[in-house]
Amino acid sequence: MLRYLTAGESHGPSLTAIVDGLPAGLPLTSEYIDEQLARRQGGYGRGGRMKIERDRVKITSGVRGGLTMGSPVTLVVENRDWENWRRVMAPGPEADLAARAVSRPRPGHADLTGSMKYGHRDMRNVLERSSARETAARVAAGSVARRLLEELGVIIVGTVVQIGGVKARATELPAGELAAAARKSEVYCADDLASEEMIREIERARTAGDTLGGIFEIKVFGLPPGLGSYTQRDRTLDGRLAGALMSIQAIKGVEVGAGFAAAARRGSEVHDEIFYAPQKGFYRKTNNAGGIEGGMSNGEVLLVRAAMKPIPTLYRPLRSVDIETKEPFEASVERSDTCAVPAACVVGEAVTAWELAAAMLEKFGGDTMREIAERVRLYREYLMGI
Ligand code: EPS
Repeated sequence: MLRYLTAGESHGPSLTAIVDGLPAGLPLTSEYIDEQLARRQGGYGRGGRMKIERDRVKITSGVRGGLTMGSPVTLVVENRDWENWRRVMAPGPEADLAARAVSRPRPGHADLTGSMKYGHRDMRNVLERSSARETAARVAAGSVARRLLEELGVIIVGTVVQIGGVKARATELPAGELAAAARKSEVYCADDLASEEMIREIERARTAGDTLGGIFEIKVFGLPPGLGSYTQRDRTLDGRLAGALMSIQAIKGVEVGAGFAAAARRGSEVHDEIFYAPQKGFYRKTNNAGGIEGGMSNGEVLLVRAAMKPIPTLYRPLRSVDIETKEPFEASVERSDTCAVPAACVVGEAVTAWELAAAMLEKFGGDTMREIAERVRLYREYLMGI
């Protein structure tokens, strides 16, 4: 069973992920993970904190000589900002708890409800963990899953398709070209024109002291049919992917394939007809299902989309109430991102990779990469024969 946990505060010494259940023999380097961490830090619209951080992973267990050993893999990403927060965040009695105490909950954050739930008077104890900084650890863990999928011929490409009201044109580009087009864009959008307009929109929001949300889309190429299952609710692949995507900070909606738009169409316009050709087996000419039918991958390109709300930390003040004085105040900030949709897209790729790698290991599981690759090969061979 593949599983992971993350730990760490936004301004603590580091973020950690422990990945358990990986097979032995998976080629893995810190450079590979760092590339994904750098993508998560990038994207037009990020704020002051990203000028401080330069995320790099330290692999402290489970990998030797560039190959996983089958033992738990520990991934540590240090927070450079920790130097500025040592005194405030220290675990011992020397911590200066008063220095950056938070009694003013920010609308749209976990602050108020988290303080009620855990009995904190200082909401720093909530925001340090609810912060999206945690996604650095999730991307580190997801990169391991991504590496495993690549070994099995599965490629994940995420692109930003909307920022604020600016939408990209739909594209049918194959994996390599789609990834290359997104890499060229500062907002990870495959449509050049929309990309430029998105950047202008972010600038307009920044000038107004406001923030922007958007939508990213993840496509997965090369998945075999039959991942996930219809036999039990917690085994459905779409259910798992939706849960994973919704768990990303600020994500408010998830679609699979035609998604919400399918609700307005007739069945005859939505369902993908089935064809057969000897060289490729069963296939569809349309993909409104987004590569999932009956809770299982169906062998077509998997397509999921997630909508992110605008970041709630904004320079334009929002009204709130101080939990100590009960007096109203206007929430303001010292630093914030204007738009983190490109970063969220990288996190979306990571959590998607994770769910798919887990589903692959459930179906083809073994203790070594060699066994797993052989099982995938045999299954693909069997499919061509039916
Ligand atoms: C975040 C607030 C900002 C963001 C942070 C997420 O951090 P700070 O409060 O230190 O200015 O920069 O994102 C990251 C640190 C990151 O690595 O993505 C929040 O409140 O969620």
